[in-house]
Amino acid sequence: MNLFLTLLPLVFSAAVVTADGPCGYGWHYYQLGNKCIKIIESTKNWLDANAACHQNGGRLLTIPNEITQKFVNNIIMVRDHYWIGLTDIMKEGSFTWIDGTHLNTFNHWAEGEPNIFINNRQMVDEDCVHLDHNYNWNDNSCCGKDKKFICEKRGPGCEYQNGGCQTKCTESANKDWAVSCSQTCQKGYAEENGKCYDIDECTTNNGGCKQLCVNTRGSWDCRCNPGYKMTENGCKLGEDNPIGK
Ligand SMILES: [Ca+2]
Ligand SMILES: [Ca+2]
Ligand SMILES: [Ca+2]
Repeated sequence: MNLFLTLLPLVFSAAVVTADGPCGYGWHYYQLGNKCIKIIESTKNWLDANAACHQNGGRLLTIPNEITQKFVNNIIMVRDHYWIGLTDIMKEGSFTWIDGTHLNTFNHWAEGEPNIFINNRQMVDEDCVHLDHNYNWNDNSCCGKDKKFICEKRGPGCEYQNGGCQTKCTESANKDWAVSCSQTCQKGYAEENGKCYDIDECTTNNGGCKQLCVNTRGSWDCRCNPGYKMTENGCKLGEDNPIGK
């Protein structure tokens, strides 16, 4: 008989203090996905874990992409097994997130997973997914009561810091909680990678100015050289140096 020794990392009962953000005490705000995420350090089976998340106004965590996975890896203080909201309980081999979306191209399965565990030639059903000590996914028996879990709930959306948008923030009504930032910037600004930057109009044709061009945020000014005066017909020798276009 083989004896497998699993060396678990020492678990200290360190208090994890999370500052009161827009999600409330103990929750982490993942703005990109507009999610509040909470790591629960007590253990339950998969269904009870999801019920506990539900009581907190949420559900087990969904991980639709790499960037969400990385965020979660970073907030886990104690490497352990944590249930997430992925299961093939409805149809063997067809993994579905708890929000109803099917597992898409992104996955983070540990090597050899998902699998079917054979114990004494008996197939053991593994239908519920958890993170392992390396943050990789493993399907396991849903009944195991020995796993911690991670909950998520919808974030504050556009109400908090305009959803992180510099442009207009829009909340979607579909399953994806993430807000979308309008691609349209205000006049005088250009969009690049979701952010709006002031256009320096003076770099093109001197902003159409006859003499001096002064770039400003969202606009630009034409001015006259010292000793010149702005008139309808351009800069004329004179005393004033007002602003015009
Ligand atoms: Ca299965
Ligand atoms: Ca497995
Ligand atoms: Ca400008």
